Order: sequence, then structure tokens, then C-alpha cells
Amino acid sequence: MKEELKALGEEAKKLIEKSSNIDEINNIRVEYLGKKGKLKNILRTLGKLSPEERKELGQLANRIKEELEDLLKEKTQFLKKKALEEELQKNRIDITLPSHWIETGSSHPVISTLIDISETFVAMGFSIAEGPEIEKEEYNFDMLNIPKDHPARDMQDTFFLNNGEILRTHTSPVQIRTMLKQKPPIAIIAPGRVYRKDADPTHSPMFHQIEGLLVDKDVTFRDLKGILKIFLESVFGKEIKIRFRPSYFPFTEPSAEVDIGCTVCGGSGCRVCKGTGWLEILGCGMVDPEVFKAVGIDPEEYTGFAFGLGIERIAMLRYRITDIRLLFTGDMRFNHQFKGIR
Ligand code: FA5
Repeated sequence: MKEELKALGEEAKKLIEKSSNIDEINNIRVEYLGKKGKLKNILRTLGKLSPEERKELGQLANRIKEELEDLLKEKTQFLKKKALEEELQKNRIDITLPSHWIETGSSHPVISTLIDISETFVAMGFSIAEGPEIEKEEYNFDMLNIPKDHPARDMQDTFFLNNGEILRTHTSPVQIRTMLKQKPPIAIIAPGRVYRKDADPTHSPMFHQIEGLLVDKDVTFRDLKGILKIFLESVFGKEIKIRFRPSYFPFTEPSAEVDIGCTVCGGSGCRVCKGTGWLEILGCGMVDPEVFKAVGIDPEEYTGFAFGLGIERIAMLRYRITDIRLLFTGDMRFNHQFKGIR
């Protein structure tokens, strides 16, 4: 029986050594050390032996059992480690490989400028109004005190549509639309696209304007100057040079145009400012009584100011862009230069 036990132990050891996965190990454990296993089977027959032999064989069986348990444990750990290493090897991630490049977009300089300007006016209490780009001549011209035969119509070369409507030449018709549906006090800005037959380094056939309108009792030209100064300083910084030049618009009286010192050349003269050192960025003035009459507001009771500024011009001066057409070509090399500006 002693030989039988030893042979069983050796047999199990060889199997453990040869085993190559956890399932095999588990099977060996059940087959040799389990309740109905081979070792237990031999031990069951111990009863037939003398007490001395029983003791001796009992001790031998325990030794073999402990030895096999240790070997099984050791092999299990070895196989688990090996399996883990194989798994890691198989799914290895090379962290030195370059990652996928995700191209991020950026805000267009015209849109960033439009948002910044709008936010400055909203912070001063103006709300945002909108109007259509396809507009009635009546709102774009007539009610703004520009009758059909008025030479001022030529100031803004117009695109006419077949249905008798036009592409709005400025955002000023939003003044009319607002005053027709809202009674003073009014404080609005109206950003949007406008269209004119116009094309050179500082003029584009489609461009953006922001209209401003403030109507209340006792509004003066001083209020207009103050608001525009706050706005220009917030966009260009306190050191910006500003000048008000007397001008003419049929819908404002008195009227002015505002120029700022050319930020591209610093005032010495360049292509953008056409050698003058100044660039015109907006038109403004006190709302003409004729406009108030056209929308049913009493000019004896209310006064107001209005302004209209060109966003592209402001973006050009802000980012030192020398040709307005660059803003609309969609050339990614140009657009990418403005990443992160907003
Ligand atoms: C007007 O359009 C008036 N509606 C502005 C106004 C509103 C005056 C309210 C008084 C009261 P003007 O045609 O000057 O005015 O245009 C205003 C601004 O738009 C200009 O100062 C200029 O900055 C910009 N602008 C004009 N034409 C173009 C163009 N073709 N491309 C880019 N910007 C332009």
C-alpha cells in the first residue's frame, strides 16, 4: 500500500507539472484530493491494517496530500500569472503612438466681433432686435425719409429682386420695424447682414452692420457721443483715437460719421485707411422728426439717436486685416489664425 501511495503521489506530480491551464489543475485536484478522489479511496482501506501500519501510512498519505496541495497552489499561481502576461501582451497599448488628430473649429473674426459688440451694448441695457434681409423699399428707404427720387438712394447701390422687394442695404429698416410695434422708451441694437453693389479692399457686396436706436424723453447728442465712446473704448482699448465728422443721412439730423485712428498702420497711412490714417466705421445722428412722424411717434415729446456700424471694418482694425475680401474667401489658412480669439 505504501508503494501504491507513493506511486499515486508521483503520478499526480507529473500531471501537475504537465498541466497547462487552470481547468486541468482543478481536475487534478478533484481526481486525486477530492472527497471521492484517488487518495481518499486508498485511505478508506487503512482500517484493515494494524495500528502501526495505519499510523505510518496515515502520515505518509498526509505528507503526499500536503505536498500535492502546495504544488497545485504553486502551479495555479504560475498559470494565472502567465495568463495575465499573455493577455497584457495581446492587448498592449503603445502610448507613444500619436493620437487621432481632432480638428477643432474656431469662431470667425466677424462673428467674434459681432458677439463682443452686441455684449457691450446688452450690458448697457440695449436689447437685440431682428429684421429680414429681403426687405420692402418702404422700410429700407421711404419711411427713413428717403423718397423715390431722393439722390440719397444712389448712396447705397441696391440689389433689386423680381418681386419688387430688395436686399436690405443697411440695418436701419429695423429701426422702422421696431418703432412701428413698440412705443418709447426704446433701446435696441439690430445686428445682421446687408447687401450693396460694392467691392474693393474695404467694401464687400455682403457685409454686417449693427444698428443702434435709443428713443426716450430728453435724449441728446451728448448721450450718443457718450455711448459710442464707451463702446469704442471697450472694443479697441482706452487709447483709441476717435473723431466725429459732420455728415449727412436723410434719417438723422444732425448726422455724423465716426472715424477711428487706423490700427493697421498706427495713423501713418496705409492701403486700409487709403493713406489718411483714419477709417470710417459708423454713421450716426439724432433721429429725424420726419422718421418719427412716419412711425407715429410725436417728435415734440420724444427725441432719440441712431447709429449703424460696419462690423467687418471693426474686425479688420481689431485684427489688422488688410483686405475685407479675406473675411469671405473661406481660406482655412486665414481662418485658422483666429483660433482661440474667443
Ligand atoms: C448706413 O448704412 C446708415 N444706415 C448708418 C446709420 C444708421 C446712420 C443710423 C445714421 C443712423 P453707411 O452707408 O455709411 O451708413 O454705412 C455704415 C457703415 O457700414 C460704414 O461706416 C462702414 O463701416 C460700413 N460699410 C458701408 N459699406 C460697406 C461695404 N460695402 N463693405 C463693408 N462695410 C461697409
